[in-house]
Amino acid sequence: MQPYVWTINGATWANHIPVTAKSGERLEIIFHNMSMMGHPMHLHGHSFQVVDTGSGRFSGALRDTVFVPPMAKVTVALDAGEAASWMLHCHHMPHLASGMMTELLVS
Ligand SMILES: [Cu+2]
Repeated sequence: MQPYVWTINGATWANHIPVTAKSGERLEIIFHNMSMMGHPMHLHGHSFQVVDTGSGRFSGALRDTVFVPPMAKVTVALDAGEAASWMLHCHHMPHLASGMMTELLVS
């Protein structure tokens, strides 16, 4: 039997490896959904811009949550903010509860 577990970069929250950045640094995060369920991905403490949904670059909306459809890839750009640990997780609560969370660790 497979346990009910959702991961980011192959790890649950208990075993996560943070995404790191320096305050003020511009970075892009690629959400590559390799499952058959959509995931509303949410980052605390920041706004990001959706810049690619698989059909080429564009200047998308500023937001703090983006829905990543099944088997899709969505890229967001952001400027790392205050030095702190910022939660980055799926907002589908059963996924979050099973471990689908990591952190953006800003130094
Ligand atoms: Cu999810």
